[in-house]
Amino acid sequence: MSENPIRDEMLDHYWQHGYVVAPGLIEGDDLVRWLDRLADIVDGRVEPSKGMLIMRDVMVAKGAVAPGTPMEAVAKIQDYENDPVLDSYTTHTRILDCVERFVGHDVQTIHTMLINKPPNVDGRHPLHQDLLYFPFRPADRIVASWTALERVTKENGCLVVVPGSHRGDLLPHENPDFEYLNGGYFGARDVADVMEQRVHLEMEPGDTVFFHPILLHGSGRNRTQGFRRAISAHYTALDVEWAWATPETFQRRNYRIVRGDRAGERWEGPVRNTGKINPLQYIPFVKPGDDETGSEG
Ligand SMILES: O=C(O)CCC(=O)C(=O)O
Repeated sequence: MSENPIRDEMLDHYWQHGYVVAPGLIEGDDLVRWLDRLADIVDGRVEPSKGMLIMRDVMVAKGAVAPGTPMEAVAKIQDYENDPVLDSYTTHTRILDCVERFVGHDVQTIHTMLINKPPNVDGRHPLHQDLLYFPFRPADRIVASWTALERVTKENGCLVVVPGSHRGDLLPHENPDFEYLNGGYFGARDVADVMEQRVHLEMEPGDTVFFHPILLHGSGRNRTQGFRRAISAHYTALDVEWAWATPETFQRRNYRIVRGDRAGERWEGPVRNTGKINPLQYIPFVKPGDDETGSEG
């Protein structure tokens, strides 16, 4: 049997620092397929799949920049799980082999997205913790995967992480004081003192970082004339509980079991709706079309 891409020392790095990079995890052919599919959707050759949200960059939406091409207008594709080509990322054997090392043999996916940082827009993502967005607990049973679709550098706005911050609490978040901030890009409050600890994750195409949902992370501005694109998914173990839910404001996503004896089924675990840690207290919930970040889908 071939060795798991996450070797023991990499697993130790993950638990110690809250993240680990698996170099060259994904082959170039797959990256090309996902980039081509993105172009097909954005250019209108392929219909966006059910539930997919194509978010325009806020600077484009507000008329602060005029995009030369449709791709230059897009900040993010949210919820691509009904697109069979993009979703082959979520269920990719090598990704799931790694995910198993962090959360165990039985795995469900809870979130999918593809992030585009076009040239000429601000596009910064302030330091934040992904746990804010997810109802599952405990946090240690959740992991993100994020794969560079092209080379990501400090110059084009690579991910930045604050090592060890996953051992802290879920912090209050707010809209940072940026002139242009994409919808839903909340920033953790009072993080000025950890700015110096940030590590820039420069990565080659196919390199994949796995990170903990309490890890403070974000990304900088793309100062190049190229794109900076990445594909990402979140996973949990099956022994999690649903810690909060507000049915009026939060639509249940297409949570699916993708690895283990129950692969293909849906997660039906305990729901604890106490409202005590409802992150929507921090999130002024924005419906597509309500704000500057419109849906083109
Ligand atoms: O890819 C990026 O620039 C940041 C992605 C991210 O942190 C997120 O969407 O939560």
